[in-house]
Amino acid sequence: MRLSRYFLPVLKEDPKEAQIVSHRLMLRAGMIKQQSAGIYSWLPLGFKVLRRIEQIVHEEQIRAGHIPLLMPTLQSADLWRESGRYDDYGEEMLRIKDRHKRDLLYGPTNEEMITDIFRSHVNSYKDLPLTLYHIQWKFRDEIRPRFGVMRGREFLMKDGYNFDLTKEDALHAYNRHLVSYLRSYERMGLQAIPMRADGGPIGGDYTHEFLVLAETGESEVFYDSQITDLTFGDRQIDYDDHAECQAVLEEFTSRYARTDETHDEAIFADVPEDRRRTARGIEVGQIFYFGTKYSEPLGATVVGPDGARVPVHMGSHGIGVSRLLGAIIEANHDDKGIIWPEGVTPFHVGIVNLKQGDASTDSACTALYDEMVKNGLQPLYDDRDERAGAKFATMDLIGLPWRITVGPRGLASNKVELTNRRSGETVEMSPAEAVVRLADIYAPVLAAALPTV
Ligand code: 5CA
Repeated sequence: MRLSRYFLPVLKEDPKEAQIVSHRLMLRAGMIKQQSAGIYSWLPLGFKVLRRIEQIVHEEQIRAGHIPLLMPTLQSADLWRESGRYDDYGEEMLRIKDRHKRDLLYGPTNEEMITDIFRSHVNSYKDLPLTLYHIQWKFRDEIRPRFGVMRGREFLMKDGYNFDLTKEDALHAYNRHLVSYLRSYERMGLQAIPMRADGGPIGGDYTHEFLVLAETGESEVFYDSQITDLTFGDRQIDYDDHAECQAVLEEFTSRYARTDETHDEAIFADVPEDRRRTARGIEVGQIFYFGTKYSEPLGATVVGPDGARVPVHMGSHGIGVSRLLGAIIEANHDDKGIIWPEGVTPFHVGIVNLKQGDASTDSACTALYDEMVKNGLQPLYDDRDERAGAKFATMDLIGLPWRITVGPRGLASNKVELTNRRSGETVEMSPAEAVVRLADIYAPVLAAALPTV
């Protein structure tokens, strides 16, 4: 993409309404625009990152054997009356009447609807296990929408629902989700720690939240510092292997890590004092096992192996897709702006032309751009007629992990500069070497991609 043809409305001044750094940087980098409290337009740069995150979520869900579909945002109130949650959900639910005076609602979550789909089409235990998920906009009329996309009213969530014959199978589905979430967050450059949590309005007492440690997090968390040494890495896992998935759950949840809702001082006191930590965290996902809470009232049953109908065991599993942009920025920025992890960056590399209009510099930049595209990379080429300082400031603000600076002086000896956004380190090399270097750096990111929906 050429910057002169893109739409990147960066702001020079700090917006007053932003209280936390991720919100400020998303507005300044022209990623989002607030339309009303807690409701945002996703401008091109923000939309690109949102799509990257969605893509990783899709890939890891599909890798785990979960099946994508798409349910609508508007739901019939009748379904929620069946589960008993229509009244329970309270003011957070946006209720709407259509022209026939029928009650609708903008879905805050989809347990009822997915259970309705299931009961309409699945009849036998032989069709289990089944996990269906979608990535869809939700609406929760939060009393205090704040911090930009972190606590929105309209927000994008991946929500998945497992249907199993037995509790044991449903707990395996829970474990599968835990593993797939660990992989997803790591691919986004984040460490998200599973912590024992509370079921809230979804229900169930078997639940973990995934938290990214950050001072601006809304949750208070308590943990054993050893947990921050764990990484999933690139180990291979067989998602059908119950024991293997259970072992990952045990590895990642055996040390003390709880949110304030479930924190227990007496148990925490058993953690050696030098490892006890109290901090703040951003909740980027939550998994639940709730048994037959929805399948019983909604009649989601299957014929079991002995011929009798039994309600299925269910769980639901959410990732805060739009919130993740804020969480990633909270964990990856400096005074100059955002520093995207390579897995989610909107463009892989920025090309800065130091002498726009100079024929040989322009053609070197174009040649570099074309070579990168041929190698599967997505560059953003700053071809505007601007001072070098302004171009560098824009690149730093929008946070591409790598920058190539091209000027007549370097080109005289066939050199360009490759700069790392995080470390600031700059190395000189030929344009051809820069392409090879970047193709190498991004090879794992590009290879991780799976075909999706
Ligand atoms: N049905 C279950 C799981 S599918 C569910 O709704 N879980 S949840 O309530 O925990 O939401 C899942 C994730 O959505 C949360 O972990 C959080 O990351 C994100 N989320 C929840 N509320 C908001 C909000 N107001 N703004 C942005 N993200 C949110």
